[in-house]
Amino acid sequence: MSLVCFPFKEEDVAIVVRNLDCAASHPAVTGILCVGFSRGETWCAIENAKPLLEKTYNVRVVLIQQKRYGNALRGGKGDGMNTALGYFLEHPEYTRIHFYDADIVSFSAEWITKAEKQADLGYDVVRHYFPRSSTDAMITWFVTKVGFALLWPRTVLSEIEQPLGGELLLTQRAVEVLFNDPRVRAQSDWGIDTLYTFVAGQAGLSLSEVYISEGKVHALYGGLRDLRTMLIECFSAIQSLKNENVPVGGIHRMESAKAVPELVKQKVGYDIEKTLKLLKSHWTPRQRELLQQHFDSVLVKGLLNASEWPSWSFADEDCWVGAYHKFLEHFEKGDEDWEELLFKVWVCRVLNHTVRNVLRGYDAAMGSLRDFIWDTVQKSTLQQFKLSASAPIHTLASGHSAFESLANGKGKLRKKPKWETDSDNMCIVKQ
Ligand SMILES: Nc1nc2c(ncn2[C@@H]2O[C@H](COP(=O)(O)OP(=O)(O)OP(=O)(O)O)[C@@H](O)[C@H]2O)c(=O)[nH]1
Ligand SMILES: [Mg+2]
Repeated sequence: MSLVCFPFKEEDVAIVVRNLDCAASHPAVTGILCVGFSRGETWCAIENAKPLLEKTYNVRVVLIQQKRYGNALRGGKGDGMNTALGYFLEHPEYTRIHFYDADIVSFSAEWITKAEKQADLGYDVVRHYFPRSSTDAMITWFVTKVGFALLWPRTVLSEIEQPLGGELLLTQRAVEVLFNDPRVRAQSDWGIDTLYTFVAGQAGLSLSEVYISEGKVHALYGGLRDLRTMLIECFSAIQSLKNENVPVGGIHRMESAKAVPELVKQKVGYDIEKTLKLLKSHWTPRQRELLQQHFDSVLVKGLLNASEWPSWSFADEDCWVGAYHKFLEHFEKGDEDWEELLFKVWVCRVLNHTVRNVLRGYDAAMGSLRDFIWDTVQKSTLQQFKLSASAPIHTLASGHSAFESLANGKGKLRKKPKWETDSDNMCIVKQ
């Protein structure tokens, strides 16, 4: 008896209704829960579609507005997902809950089936993962995956392929763990995916990742500016967890990936021309001060140059890891200048990746991202061994405060990735 939840804001109503129909027709599904941010056009479309869906498929379709659980942060997708968890626990006739974004064009019954089959094997959490464009998922790669690799390199967290994915199945046990955790209920914004992933890993819930070969085709963003709030909220979520301990190891199974469709390979994830303008705008004297006060001279010089003329070659992986440590230590959410600095340095990192790696082809680009995470895990692990001053075999029992070890590491965690060439700046990007 599974419940399928679609959190929604305003989306293309035809796509939303098609997805509801698809979920409702699945034999494992007995309930559909739509959690809306507000009662707009999408809400009305779902309300209109509800009677026919219920009659055709003999399922219950419930439409509710999200509750306010996390009062300290912006009310967003986190409140929406947590509202669904609350509903699920009040309805014990359901034993599993699935989450899917409402805007997915490529959604199919197979997504539900694949997750159900893994839950049948006893996994507490099943996550979907997808082939992605080499310029897509830039928050996942450069904020969440790197953050997990730096802070908890020996745990399941550093292995999760798409830790920010909104497509997942939770069993009753997993929902209880998540919903009873005050940190989860407080995370009402985009940080919710980080919290679900983190808390499940910390609690030792078993995880299976299933591969959806056709990819997640959904509404796209324009310039990287559209991702600013998401970036800040996802980074801040990691920062809030930096002193947490996570048990080493954990049960994690992962379906192997298949050949990536050409369409996904060729897709450019963001508008480069629009993005270049971002580096010159919204500068304040205090941003320059903070930059000088906290960051490495290469970054200071590079970013100040970028304020006059688009440049990004300084923002290589080393530079980003060094900056990441500083942001973990000093970043203040809600402080406009800190937020803008984080955004600008991340934009430079994304541009650097685009020009240095993506232009060399899809495989080289994805290879460079994977090497980056692999190298970071390797170096952070060694650093933690050093800090706990014990042989690897003895340190497998539990983690210690990962951030403590980082603070001593001065951010020197990486060698050049295997895929890197020395031809930085060789190519010119044109839209
Ligand atoms: N209830 C609720 N749903 C939201 C809110 N914000 C976004 N959503 C929904 O959450 C889903 C994901 O949001 P998107 O804007 O598509 O996010 P995305 O950039 O595609 O995120 P990724 O899937 O991680 O790439 C969509 O169904 C949105 O309509 C919110 O504040 N409340
Ligand atoms: Mg989307």
